Amino acid sequence: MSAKKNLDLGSFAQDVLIGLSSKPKSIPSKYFYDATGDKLFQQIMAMPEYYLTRKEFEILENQHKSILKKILSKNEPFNLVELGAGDGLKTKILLRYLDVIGADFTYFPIDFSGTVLEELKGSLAEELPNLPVKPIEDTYRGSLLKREWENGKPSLILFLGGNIGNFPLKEARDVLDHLRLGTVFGDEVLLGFDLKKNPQTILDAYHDKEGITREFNLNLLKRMNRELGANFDVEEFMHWPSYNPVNGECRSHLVSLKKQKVDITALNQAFEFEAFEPIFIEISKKYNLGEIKKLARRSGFELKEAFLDGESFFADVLWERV
Ligand code: AVI
Repeated sequence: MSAKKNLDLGSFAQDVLIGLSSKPKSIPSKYFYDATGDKLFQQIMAMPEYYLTRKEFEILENQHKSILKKILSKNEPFNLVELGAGDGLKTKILLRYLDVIGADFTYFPIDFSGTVLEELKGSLAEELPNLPVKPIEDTYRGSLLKREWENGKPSLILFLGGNIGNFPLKEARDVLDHLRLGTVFGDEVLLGFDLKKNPQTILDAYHDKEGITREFNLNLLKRMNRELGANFDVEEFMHWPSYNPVNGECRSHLVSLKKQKVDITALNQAFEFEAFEPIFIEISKKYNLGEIKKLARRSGFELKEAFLDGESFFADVLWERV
């Protein structure tokens, strides 16, 4: 069966069909985030091994005034746009400060998940009732092409959490090309990048002792069972992360522990797995500051300032559209 014949399938089913028909097999990591995946990711962010969230918190807590200095110095109303807003926990550090100083701005949280946006809107209404919030349910690229926030005011776009690392370099460049299309001269972007560091520290973040990341990754198979009528036996697949310090790529695979066949009812198709055949499910790419500067320049931005945590594990970098 070809992908073409299945244009009426949902995008999850279509992407699974394409991914499991490819060699090597793969499934896009954006499908981690159903209700169960969202909860598991919250647990990941609280794990001792997963330093990324803690480090970015530290940066925003300690340096939010410097980060917001330029947009505030304009002394005019502005848009605060956030790609992949999630639970907004980190962003609330900026929002609370902007609220206290009485800044005139509108917050546009963008997320692929409507549920996540509803929850965020509810929690903001409780905590910051005077904040104008306009949620946008869309993908990064879709929202950057539509620019629903466009109103002649300057924008600060947040792209936090190291989410850009979940794209291979070529695709990250494409997302950044969309960022250029979604901004005008003088707009600012605050991007979170996980930095290259001791490979063991990186590997541990994706291979925690409690097995929460394993559960998070296996949820992808369980999601196919729930939503597409697949019959994956998750015990027959192994979570296998690896880190390559040469290109900074941490890659996660699910490895079939035996030769097996999996039926997917929604696709009306069976997929054969060789013993120890991997399914590629996620990349989390790490960068250094030189690479980030180059990436800014080729994408039509200038790196204005890099805000790092005390151990230089993570960077929130401020780019300006030139
Ligand atoms: C969302 N993203 C930045 C996380 C990361 O670190 O790549 C997703 C994740 N996957 C496993 N653990 C966390």
